[in-house]
Amino acid sequence: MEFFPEVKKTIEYEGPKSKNPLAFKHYNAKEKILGKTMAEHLRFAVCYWHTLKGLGTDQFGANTIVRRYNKAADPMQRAEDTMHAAFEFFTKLGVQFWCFHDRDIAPEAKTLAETNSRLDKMTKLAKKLQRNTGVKLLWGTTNAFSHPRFMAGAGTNPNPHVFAYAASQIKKAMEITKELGGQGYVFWGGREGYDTLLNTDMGRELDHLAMLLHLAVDHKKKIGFKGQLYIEPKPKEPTKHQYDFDAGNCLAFLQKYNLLPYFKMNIEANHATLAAHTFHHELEFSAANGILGSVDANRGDLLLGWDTDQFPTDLYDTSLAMYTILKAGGFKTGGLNFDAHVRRQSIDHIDLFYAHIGAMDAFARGLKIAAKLIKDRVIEKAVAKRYAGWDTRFGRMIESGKMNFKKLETYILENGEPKLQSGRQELLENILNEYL
Ligand code: XLS
Ligand code: NI
Ligand code: NI
Repeated sequence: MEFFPEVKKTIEYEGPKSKNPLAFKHYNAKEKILGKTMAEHLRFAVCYWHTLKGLGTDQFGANTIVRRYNKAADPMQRAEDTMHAAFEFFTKLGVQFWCFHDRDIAPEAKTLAETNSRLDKMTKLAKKLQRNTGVKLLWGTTNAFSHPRFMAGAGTNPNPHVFAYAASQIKKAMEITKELGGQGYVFWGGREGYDTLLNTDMGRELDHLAMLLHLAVDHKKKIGFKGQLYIEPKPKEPTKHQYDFDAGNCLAFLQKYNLLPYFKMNIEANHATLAAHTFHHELEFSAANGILGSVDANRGDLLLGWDTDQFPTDLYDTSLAMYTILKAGGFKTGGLNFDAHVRRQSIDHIDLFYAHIGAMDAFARGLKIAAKLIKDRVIEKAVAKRYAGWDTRFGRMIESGKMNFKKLETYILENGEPKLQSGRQELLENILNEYL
């Protein structure tokens, strides 16, 4: 059965002059940029939870969206229809990757054993559809935040029984991710945080979270899963404070608990803005610290302070993101996963296509702009000039640790006041706009 009959064939590149809403104007998968195809650079992934399972519900109202593949009375039949619809969508859109939570693909049953056998069944189907379509798994993850048992967290739950449940779920989710050839596995700390400190032993919770991650690293080795592990920072929501607040927080946590060699960041644009950072900042911080792994590509709304998970359309954002990603050497195991959902009023199946096409074009343009900035070295040159003092003999002496306070004081006594230089912010902003 065809679930998206409004799109007949795979979306194609028609170029910037095209007026066809079902064509790419900028994303040309095979076009080479800086030695790699756009597809190889961007590694787009569709997320299962929002795109296939999102039905428009919010805190103020029920579902608004009706999906053709969501009609069967039997929950496992619905899961199978949804999986078929998913791969039809991935193929028609022309993306190479998908991402999922365990509970997205198979509904939970009464016992863990039953749930796991449902997962096995759906994994088998996913494997077959991956083989038929060539679509690959970017990453898998566990939903250890929706079920009521996780209301007080998973790894940070005050009850070790819940910790064990979370561990069992992660164990299985890692195993099926491996089975599906997943290139990564994400830990987003759904409810790993607190609602009030009055009932919270923070130190103990942090230790427990680290323990859970260590056990996951052990299991990864045990089963020979080669994918990259990621932490996805988020400062709040659903809890008042999430422990994986931002990339800086995660870095400190990973270092403290000797987990740094095993993890990289999965940076989500809207989580960055919730943490009062820019998307660009979180990427740049991760790149500077060698922990940039993958990206959840979306955007928030400046006037709504929550995780609105809108599709990315802002060229300023996508250009600066791609600039940092390219400078850092590009994606290895990671990619651009559209952790975004259509708005509550976008109730048609075709809206899913419009949303993804626009987002892919926005990143394709970002990639082209970033590549040009890199080729022309305009920003690079300005930055190099700004730090030129550090490339002199004197600067190098400090950098290489050959100086001490006494010698630095002598230098000042002999050389007096430093020469001030302009930061050239406005000029650089103008240059960037010329490239957009
Ligand atoms: C929620 C997160 C979630 C993760 C996967 O805010 O973005 O969707 O990406 O668990
Ligand atoms: Ni996310
Ligand atoms: Ni999010």
